[in-house]
Amino acid sequence: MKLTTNKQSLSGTINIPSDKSISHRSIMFGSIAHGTTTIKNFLRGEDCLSTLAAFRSLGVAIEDDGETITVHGTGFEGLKPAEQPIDVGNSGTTIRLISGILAGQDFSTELYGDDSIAKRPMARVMNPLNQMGADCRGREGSEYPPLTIKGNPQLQPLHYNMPVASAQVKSAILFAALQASGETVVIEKERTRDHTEDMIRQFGGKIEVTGKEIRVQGPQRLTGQEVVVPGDISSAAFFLVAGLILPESKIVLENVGLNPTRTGIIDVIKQMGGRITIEEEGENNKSGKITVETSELKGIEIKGEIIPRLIDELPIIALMATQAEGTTVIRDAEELKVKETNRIDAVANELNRLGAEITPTEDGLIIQGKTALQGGKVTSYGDHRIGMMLQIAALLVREGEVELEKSEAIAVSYPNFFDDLEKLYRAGGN
Ligand code: SPQ
Repeated sequence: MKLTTNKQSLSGTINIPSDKSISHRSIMFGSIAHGTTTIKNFLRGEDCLSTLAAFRSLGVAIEDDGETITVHGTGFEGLKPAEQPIDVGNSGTTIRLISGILAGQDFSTELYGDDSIAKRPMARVMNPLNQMGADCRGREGSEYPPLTIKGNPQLQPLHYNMPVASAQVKSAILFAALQASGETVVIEKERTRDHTEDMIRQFGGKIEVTGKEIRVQGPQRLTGQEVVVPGDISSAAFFLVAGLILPESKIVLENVGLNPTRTGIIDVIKQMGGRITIEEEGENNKSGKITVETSELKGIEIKGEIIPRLIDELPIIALMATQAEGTTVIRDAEELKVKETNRIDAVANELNRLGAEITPTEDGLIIQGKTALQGGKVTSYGDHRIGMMLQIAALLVREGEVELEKSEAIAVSYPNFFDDLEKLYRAGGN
């Protein structure tokens, strides 16, 4: 599709779409709990709809009246074998987290997805789940999907030092630990998003977290709850950056989830000199209103423990860095290579096609600042976050057109992205 180019200013207020990570987990916890769970503000993006369909095919009754999702939880023991292999679409979160739930079942399940899912590494979840007693196998002896998960109702607890910083791996182990007999201990490499830990508590379970060490005593029985999903900071990120780098802009983003394990981008914006204000509201200040204004930014180094707190925002942070004064260096982000696409290569290739000066490295990117962008043909590689980042980049293109291939990927996490963008540039007088 032809992207919108050459916009001078963005203005207005956007109610950000709901959090993808929390939406997935709300269906999962609702299903494995006993009793009814109601979910408000569920994200009806393709990935979360894959999770919803997956649990329906495991025998869970889930209703959607267009506003509230109601999950009639069966408990772990009430899940039924799926009649067909389960299609997870493009969703890494679905395939990895559901594996931890299926690991404790007394039946086998086959899980498959699209071309991108078929390339995502799964040994990271298969290894710990197999150590707990499940039998998880990939395609033709490899670690890649389709996966077959042969569950084991007598799962053993595990003591596990995580080799990668991954909330998906941690969550898969925690779902298995809730079904095992005894205490599981997981030690994170770096702290990652902790929505699974939060929801174990919310659904009446017990979990102890001390720094990077997490302890869960199994088996546990969870109880259905009311879940209200906040807005997704990973979706807000595109408009946060747009408001900072386009001239004469001021954007207000409402109801953004502010879980501290997800707010690395706010720290980076502040460090780069961005004008950003946050008004926290809601229970435990876990959501709030964020305002950004056009800013003079400066390049910085981004590395270490902050990386998991902004991993999905790195493509749009890289675009922000092309407009800052000086060089920005991103390190310790090799996990970007195993997302929906290799995001290190995708960011460098596609932004360089538009005139940026970005060097990909083994674990990150080196980005020259103050580069003018020009028209060209680009692709999202079927990755929603690359697609949205390229549309924000196109707004800066003053001459020529930008043609984006595979723009449909954006519906994975932000089905109304183009409508929200249009509101902002219309209100900005474009
Ligand atoms: O679900 P999927 O495809 O893995 O989604 C992505 C994304 O950009 O939307 C990653 F590509 O987000 C992951 C995130 O990178 C969602 C997630 C979660 O909900 O637990 C955790 C992160 O992945 P990981 O591998 O670091 O645990």
